This record gives sequence, C-alpha cells and structure tokens, in this order.
Amino acid sequence: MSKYYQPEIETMPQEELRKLQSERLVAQVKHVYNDLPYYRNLMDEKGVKPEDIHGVEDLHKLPFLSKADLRNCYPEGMRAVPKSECVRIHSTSGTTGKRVMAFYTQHDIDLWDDCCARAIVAAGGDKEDVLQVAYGYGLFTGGMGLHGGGHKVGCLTLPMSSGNTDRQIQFMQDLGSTILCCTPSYAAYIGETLKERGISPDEIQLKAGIFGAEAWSDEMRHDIEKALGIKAYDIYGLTELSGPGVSFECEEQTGMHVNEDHFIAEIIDPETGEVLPDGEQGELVFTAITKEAFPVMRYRTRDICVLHRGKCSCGRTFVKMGRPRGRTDDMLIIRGVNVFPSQIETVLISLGYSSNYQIVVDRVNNTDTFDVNVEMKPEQFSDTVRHITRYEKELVEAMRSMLGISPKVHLVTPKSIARSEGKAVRVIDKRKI
Ligand code: DLL
Repeated sequence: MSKYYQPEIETMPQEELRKLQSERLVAQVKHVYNDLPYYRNLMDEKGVKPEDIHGVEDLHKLPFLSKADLRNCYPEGMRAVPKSECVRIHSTSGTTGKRVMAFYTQHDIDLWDDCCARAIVAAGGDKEDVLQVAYGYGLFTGGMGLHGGGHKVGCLTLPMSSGNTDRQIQFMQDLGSTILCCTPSYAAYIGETLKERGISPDEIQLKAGIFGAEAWSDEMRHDIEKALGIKAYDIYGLTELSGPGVSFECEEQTGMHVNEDHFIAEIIDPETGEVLPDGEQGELVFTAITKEAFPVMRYRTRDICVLHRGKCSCGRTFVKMGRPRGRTDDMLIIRGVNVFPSQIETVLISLGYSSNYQIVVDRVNNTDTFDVNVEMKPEQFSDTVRHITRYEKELVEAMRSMLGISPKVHLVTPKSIARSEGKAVRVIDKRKI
C-alpha cells in the first residue's frame, strides 16, 4: 500500500513545485483574461496585463475576487468555457443572497477527484477499503467529491448521503465500512447514536474518518476518535474551488496540506489586503491554476487561518494550513469583543461536555446579550439545582478567561439541542444591526 496517491507530485521538491505553479499561473492568467470578461475588467481597472505575470512572485499584482463578485456574476458570468464543454454544476447553500454557481468540465472533475483521492490515501485508504460517504449528495460538493475520490482509489464506495442514522449504522455493520466521510458534527452524532444502541466501537470495522466542511476543534476530534474507535482526519475545501480536497490532513494531524499543484494559497490582512508572511494569521486567499470552467483568481475565502511551510514527517512538501479558526463573517462581535464559536467549543469539550451547544446573541436596551446553551452531561441530569448552578458558574468562569467577556450559561437537558446531519448551526444572532 502506498502512502501517497500521486507520490511524484505530493513529494515534489519545493523549488520544482514553485516552478510548476508559475508555469500554470502564467497560462491560467491568459485563459482568464481572454475568456472571462468580468475578471478582464478587474485587471484592466488595476492596470495589469497578462504579460505582467511571469510567475508566483507576481501574483500580488492581480486583483482579488470576493463572494460579492461571484454573486454579481450569477448565474453564468464566471463560466470561462462554452456551456457545451461543462458536465456538471455545484452550488453553495446561499442562505444569504444569491447562490454561487460553480461549473466543471470533465477535466475539472478529474483533477478534483484526484485531490480527494490524495486525502483518502493520506487517511490510510486503499482499494481494500469500504468508504461510507455520509456527506450530502446534490448541489453540495461533499458527497460527490469524496465519492469521486473513492472511485479513483478503488474503494468500495457507499453513496449514503447524510441522514437516516440507523441506516448508516446498519450499513456500517453489514458491509464493514472502514472509512467514514461526513461533517464532524454528524460524526459526533453517529457516535452518540452508536452508544445509545449499545454498540461498542469494537463491533464496527471503522478505522478512519475524513471530516470537514465546518470548523471543529482538536478536543472534538478526540471525542469523535474515542466514540468511533478511529483516527479522524480533517479535510478542507469550498465550492468556489471545486469542493473538498483543496487541502487534507496526513497521519501527523498537524494541519492540512494544500494541493499546491492546483491551488496557490496566500494569507492576507483582511483589512488592508496586504500579503502576510507564512506563520501569520489572516484571511486565506486561493488562486486556482488548473481549473478550466470556473477559474477563480485570488479568491478571498473569509476563512481565518495560518500557513506553515516546513518539513512534514509524512514526506509531503505541500504547505500546511492550520485549522480555520472561524470566518471573518462568523466572528461575532459581542460588546466589542471578538468571539469565535470554536473558542466556546474548546472550553466545553475540555470540561467534558459534548459539542452540542448553541450561542444566542441579542440586543436589549442597546446592550448585547450573550447566552450559551449547553447540554448537561448525562450524569449531571439527576443533580440538584444547587449543583447545576455550580456547573454553570464553572463554565462562565472558563469562558470568561478564554474570551474576555462572560456569557450567561444555561445547562439544558441532554439531546434538547437539535442535531445536525450536515453543517451544524451554532449561532443564533437576533440583533438587528
Ligand atoms: O464545505 C466543501 C467541503 C465538503 C469541505 C466536505 C470538506 C468536506 P462550502 O459549502 O462551499 O464547501 O463551504 C466552504 O466551509 O470556506 C470554510 O468556512 C468551511 N470549511 C470547509 N472545510 C472546513 C474545515 C464545503 N475542514 C466553507 N474546517 C469554507 C473548517 C471548513 N471549516
């Protein structure tokens, strides 16, 4: 069994990789300038011509693209090849404003599947594995992405989609699934359901999980690993760049390797747009250098993150990105203080609570209210009110020291917070600002 899906690329010396990126970038800028009037206009406005781009070192000269740009282009303004060359679309969930429609040629799908195959092999997968894909299938990219990767690796791929947890568990048992792919919140829910059904992790064959599509903490990773008896790997991606597999974790579990032969990653200061050096936290920006149908350049993801370049014990040379800490747009500002849901999750899990929580923010008499509903541990359920109040105080204190402000914490009955089969909804912001 190989450790890599495409060893010659995944372990390519960094100078060679940079050369490959430069060649691809130069060609891609020409494609975009010629075939995407929207981006050509942005380049013209900035006074940049394709001839000004000689390699990665010139990337900073190109204009950014934002989600607003992609929405302006709805539905087909970002398609850079004739419709007849496209074989598929996927789309973002579009809870606010218009959706983003992403187009793919067969070649785009093929490269995307390769990226997901790399992630599966990095998680220890090969053709002997049974891959249970419990990400949603459909316009969301999770299901089809890991599915395509599973086929490339030669796994027996189970296209379960999300939901119907009892059926997930039955298939897992009857077909001996060895790798589970879903959101971390759904993985935690499957773990919880297994326990309720009295099935121990030893009674299933799972050995690994490939979890992503939402922010999760290391503490949550440990909980899931224990509940399912597996090693849990992170995977990152977004619809605008194809889907899952933009980056993936290896056995070291210290960040996700960016598939740099397809995507150039930068970190910028979200306020000024200035490019920051490796190791500094900022907004992640990606340039797709091999995509044909939907070739985004310097796309601002709004994910807050750090890049680390250095030797990895797995032998891969691709730069690693840390866990996205949150998004510039899901960072809450409560009474002037920046709060990320992931910080609250870290506190909860370190004190032995589950990752089922909900943050409710409102504004009463011009002051922000900040409440966190947390499910009790099962053993706390029968405790007296006096004890419950003490646990709540302990949580408030831990959150105050993490965030700098104190929420009101409410311990609620186990299972009273709705479970998620896809991305979990952790925040209810009722403020009308
Ligand atoms: O969530 C693609 C995906 C599917 C990734 C399955 C991994 C697994 P979108 O729905 O377009 O695409 O959402 C993209 O989700 O900008 C991040 O904010 C967040 N996200 C994705 N993966 C992770 C992760 C898919 N591993 C947005 N950790 C991104 C934290 C993640 N956030």
